[in-house]
Amino acid sequence: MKLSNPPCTLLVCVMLVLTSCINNEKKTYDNPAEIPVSREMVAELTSPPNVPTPVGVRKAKKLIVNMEILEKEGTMTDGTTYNYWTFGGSVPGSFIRTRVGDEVEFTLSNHPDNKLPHNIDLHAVTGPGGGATSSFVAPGHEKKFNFKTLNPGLYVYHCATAPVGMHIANGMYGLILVEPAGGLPQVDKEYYIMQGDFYTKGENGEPGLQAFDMQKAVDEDADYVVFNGKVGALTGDNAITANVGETVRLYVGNGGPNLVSSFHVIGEIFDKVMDEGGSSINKNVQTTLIPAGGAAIVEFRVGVPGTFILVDHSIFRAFNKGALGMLKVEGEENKTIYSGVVQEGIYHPEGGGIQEMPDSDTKVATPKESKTLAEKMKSGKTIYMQTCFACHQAEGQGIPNAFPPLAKSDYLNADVNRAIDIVLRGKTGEITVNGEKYNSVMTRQAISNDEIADVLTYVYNSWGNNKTNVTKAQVDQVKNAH
Ligand code: HEC
Ligand SMILES: [Cu+2]
Repeated sequence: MKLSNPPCTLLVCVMLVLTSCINNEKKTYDNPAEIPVSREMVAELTSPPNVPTPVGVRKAKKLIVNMEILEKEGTMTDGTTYNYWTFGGSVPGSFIRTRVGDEVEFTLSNHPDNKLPHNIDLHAVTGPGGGATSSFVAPGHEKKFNFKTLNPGLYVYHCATAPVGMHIANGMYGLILVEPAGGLPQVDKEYYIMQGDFYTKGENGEPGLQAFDMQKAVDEDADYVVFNGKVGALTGDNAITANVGETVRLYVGNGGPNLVSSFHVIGEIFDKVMDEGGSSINKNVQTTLIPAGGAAIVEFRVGVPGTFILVDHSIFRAFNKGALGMLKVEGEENKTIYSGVVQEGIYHPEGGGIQEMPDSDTKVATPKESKTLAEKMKSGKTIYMQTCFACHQAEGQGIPNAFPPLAKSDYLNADVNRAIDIVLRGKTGEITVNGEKYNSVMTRQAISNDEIADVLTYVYNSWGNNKTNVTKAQVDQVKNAH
């Protein structure tokens, strides 16, 4: 074949020019250490659950990060406080957002009112101690060091001053994001969530200022496992939000110090997970494992409205130690994606013949009210611990912003038939219990009328309630009233 064919040569020329153009525009560096920086900018730092503005297409820069360490008392849960040690005044600490190639000038200041020296180890740093060896700083002093971000990903930072475990246990951790050149794909909503475990002298819920308990920390016997530093940081009015149809990206970290997190959002499937905060993308994930000192980026599109519960699926941590948050999604229902209850009926495994038995007058085995109050209390307690306890808690105290209390509940004591109805049929919609609003879902409890009588008798005769003795006949009546 003749290579000198004119049109052909032209084509080759055009192609060459085009390729070199493309190469020029998207210049990539095999060695990110060689990415040049232009100009200087002060980093926007945010406290959780907020994140700074995405880097977008900006070029690598000299990025000034000013981080202040503050030791301060804060709320762990209603009535319980804790002396937190923080990066930037929040637990987790301020979110830092960079892009690959940035030259970060990091200044760590230790407030003069603080009692202890601290430092910072950023997992995004390539260098001894991740910066810890250059940032050890006494109260009333500051230290400056520089590093270049070489690897895109989501990284944990934490204090690494001895005793390291104690500094982390008191809240000294946060996240730093290194976006790739050109930024991460755009999404509609982004949030910052970080799990941590806390060890207090008093048991979970014990009121007052709680001191750190070194022995429990060594034993990994956590009193609190929480998102964003405290019980309820992401529930009720603090819930994160989105609208139907939006894409949501969560930057999820785990400060530990001890426990790994089985991060899950009830009623959602993660479309994408950048597991361990790195560059590999896993798709269609139910629960992602986030190691202590690690992170993950999860993304999903919300298709239907509702309250979606964020948990550590090591589930006692969620319902008993605080690792529970909420994502509230508003917008149009989509009955194709989720119908809600479409039909509810009686299930007759043995056929239609025997279910109409009016058990109040034909039953022989358990004649009406043959049980003493003590017997009902005993059986009621067993049922309570198997059925109600997970949400309403051992002493009926509930969980702030999520599950209303049954102890001294004005709502419960005001109307026994309403309480029976709630256990029989479940409850949704806003209610006010002891001055606090709840707007959640209690599902119908699959227990017999006799068991409902016992468990409600137990509840009414415990924790300062009005001592109503609920009979099975009463439950039958409420059941038949509809
Ligand atoms: C899965 C969690 C869950 C379980 C299990 C559960 N509840 Fe509830 N309960 C709730 C929620 C949530 C509400 C509030 C519903 C709302 O906001 O409309 C509630 C409300 C109530 C109320 C009325 C409000 C109050 O505090 O007085 C009563 C009474 C009650 N539940 C009793 C029980 C009993 C008895 C059991 C066990 C047989 C039980 N619940 C099991 C979650 C639960
Ligand atoms: Cu420290």
